[in-house]
Amino acid sequence: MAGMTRGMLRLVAATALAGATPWSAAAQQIAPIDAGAPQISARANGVDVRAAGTVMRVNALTDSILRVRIARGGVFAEDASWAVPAGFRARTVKVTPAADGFSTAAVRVRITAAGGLVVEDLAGKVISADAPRPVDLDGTGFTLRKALPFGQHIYGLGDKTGDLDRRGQSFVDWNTDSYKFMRSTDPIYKSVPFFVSAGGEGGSYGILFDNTYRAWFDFAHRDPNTLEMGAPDGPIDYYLIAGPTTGDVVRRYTDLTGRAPMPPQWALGFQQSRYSYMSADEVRQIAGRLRAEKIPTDVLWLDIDFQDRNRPFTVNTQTFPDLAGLARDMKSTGIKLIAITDLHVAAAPNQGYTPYDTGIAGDHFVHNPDGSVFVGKVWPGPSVFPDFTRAKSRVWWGGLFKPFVHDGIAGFWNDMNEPSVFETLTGTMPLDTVHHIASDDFADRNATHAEVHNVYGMLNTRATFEGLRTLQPNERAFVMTRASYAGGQRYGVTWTGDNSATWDHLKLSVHQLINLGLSGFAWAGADVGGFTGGPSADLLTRWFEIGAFTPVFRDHAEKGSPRAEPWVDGAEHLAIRRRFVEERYRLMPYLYALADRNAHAGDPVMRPVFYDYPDALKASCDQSMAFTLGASLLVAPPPKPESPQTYNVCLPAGGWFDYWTGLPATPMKASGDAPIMSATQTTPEQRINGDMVAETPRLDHLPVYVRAGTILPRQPVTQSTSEVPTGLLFLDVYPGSGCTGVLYADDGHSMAFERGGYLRQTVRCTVSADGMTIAFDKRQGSFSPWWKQIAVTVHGWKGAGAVRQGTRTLSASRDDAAQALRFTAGDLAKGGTVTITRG
Ligand code: MIG
Repeated sequence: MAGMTRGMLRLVAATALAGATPWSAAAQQIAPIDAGAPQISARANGVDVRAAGTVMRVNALTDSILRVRIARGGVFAEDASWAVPAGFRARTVKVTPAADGFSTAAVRVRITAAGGLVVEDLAGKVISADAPRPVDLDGTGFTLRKALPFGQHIYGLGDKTGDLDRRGQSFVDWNTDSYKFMRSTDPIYKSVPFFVSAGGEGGSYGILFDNTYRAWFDFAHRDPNTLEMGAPDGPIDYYLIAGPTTGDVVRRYTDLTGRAPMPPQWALGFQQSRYSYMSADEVRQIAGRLRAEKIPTDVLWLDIDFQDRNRPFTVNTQTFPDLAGLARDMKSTGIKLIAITDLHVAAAPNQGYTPYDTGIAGDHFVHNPDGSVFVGKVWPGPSVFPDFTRAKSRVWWGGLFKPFVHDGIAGFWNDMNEPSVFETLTGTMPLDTVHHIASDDFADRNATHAEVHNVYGMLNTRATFEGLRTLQPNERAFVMTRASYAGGQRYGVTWTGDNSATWDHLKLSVHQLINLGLSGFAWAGADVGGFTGGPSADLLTRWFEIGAFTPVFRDHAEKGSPRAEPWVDGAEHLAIRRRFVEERYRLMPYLYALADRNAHAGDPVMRPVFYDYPDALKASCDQSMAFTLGASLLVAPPPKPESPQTYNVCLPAGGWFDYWTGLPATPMKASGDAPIMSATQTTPEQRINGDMVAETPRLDHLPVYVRAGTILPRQPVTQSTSEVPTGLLFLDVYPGSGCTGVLYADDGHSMAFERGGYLRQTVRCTVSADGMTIAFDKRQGSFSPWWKQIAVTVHGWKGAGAVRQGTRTLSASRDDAAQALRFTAGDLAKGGTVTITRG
């Protein structure tokens, strides 16, 4: 295979389409039985189940992650994956065999008399069970069926449209440029074939259906109790991840497919974009206005018009005469530039266009079945398409960024990588175009676009990300992509593409971002204000408010649409928008600690409320717009964002405070305004699940609650993350059970954090009958932060308090109206305790 020439391509493409197996299949063959009852044979880490026509292999990779592969005719498909690195696929755990299956330390696997797979917890509660007729084979295609009992809800699948809960819907995975997509549009840009089921008797579980072809999912849509997934071709290969909590499933999914890298801190700041800022002068004007209006901002984006004739890796030197100078000037005002770099390379021979010339010389482009280079029309006109499935071609692509990195461009934007191809019926390249896979542990072989299409965008970002890491080994790489696949979080952040300036899209964006977070993509945003159409003043203001609490906060709008920068609707709207952008910058220490947590554990930044509070699945309120930012902040926009109607917010058990006032959130059913902490009642646990707070929408207000038991770090507002805050670190203590908070800091951009250049410090509070102690662990890491002192506010505090840090007495001030006690402590770098005595 490896030595074949381009002339042989047509033949290979044709056989691949016919379902031949171009890798060494013999070693992976086990004969199925002819007929009769399935036969189970034990393996060290699982079982093989031989049935008529198929062999099912169930392997335990860990105690909670099973891999299931089904071999048609006993021949297993190639053991390779773009989503799951080889190292993880090679993991095994010893299992305890049983007559009908096996168990691990966490789950029991049973094979039914009919050959179906049942996974239970060790108490015998069903996590997932095959439906009758679990496997159908149909030509090269197949369908798998599992039970989806009533009460189980489905989440994930990336940013697919529709409701937050995917139950009752069906979906297709086929990366598609979806300009002006609607709530009902499917497929759209990404294929993330991973979903989580929550609410079942055995707890939450997840399935990664690792098939890159045009796969499909049916979640009790066709049949009310059945989950179906299938594909027209490719391996029958999936991973079942047991919980029992949703968090367990999502964290394990990121064990399996990898975590998003720690982003540069500036990526957490406010970002302003437009298709396009047409000249360096315009960029300077926008930056100047943002600074003059005191709207904290970290990034301005350069869309395709900064390029020469839309050619990637060029600059229009008429309108952007000195890109390096522009980047330098922006940097001096604390603003980074991100430049778009689409994958379509202009087919421009003999014009000194390096990407084309070097790409042709290295044979880096996708071919037609006849061996010629495939040419399709996109923004630059006739274009050629890098073959990102080939490691060598990815390296070539990565190197093209060198001059831009040198000019000081801080991050890159990979758009159009579904890939989008103009003037075709399908919007993409023909299914029989030929890619050459030479990567990872795949066999060196050709593959059709039908196989590669859904991973093409992810591999584009892999090439960009790895290129940037090579060019600047000590800098974090920032890439934003539109298309991706499972595991794509390793290489780039994402956004939801060409949304519209409508209230429904604002709502949809919340669902999309939550589901992306549950699908491994913790770093995602939706164009604030909507890409197409032009938002009303109220819509843009509301979108800023909500956007300020989403992982990637970027205002972007289409060419030809009304301007959508924060000032466009006058002073009153600007004041509200500014206030929310400022709040995001105040919250930066909390957000950044969430980034650190995500990079290490995989917990999403933006989460559905049930992620940390499973009872929320049963809440009686319309929670369709509610989400949490980390476990501690519950953001509760109006469920009908356009409506002034009063609505109820269901606060999970445990007690909550109003983020804006710092006061205990008053449950509707509570009698009077009892302070949450008094001398007789030491923990704010009086609330029961289902407690509701009524909110009447006001355009200048977004309800946000803080969980009792939170220590929330914040900082003074800066105009960008590169500005060192002046003053004190703020720590707001909201007493309650499990009271804790984390401080995290590093230099914000380099890789030094991997070599000890970070600060991580856990802080805990305990309430006692006569007061409270706040205990600071010793700091981990060697990074010295900007703060020297900490301004502490204890909320829910009644009366006076005497405060001591070690043997020192600190002066404290009571604020009865705010039910707060305030004092300034030292930085407690070595750890230590602050005690507060009531009185
Ligand atoms: O065909 O680069 O979704 O954000 O501004 C349109 C121009 C191409 C689509 C992206 C959008 C971007 C636009 N791009």
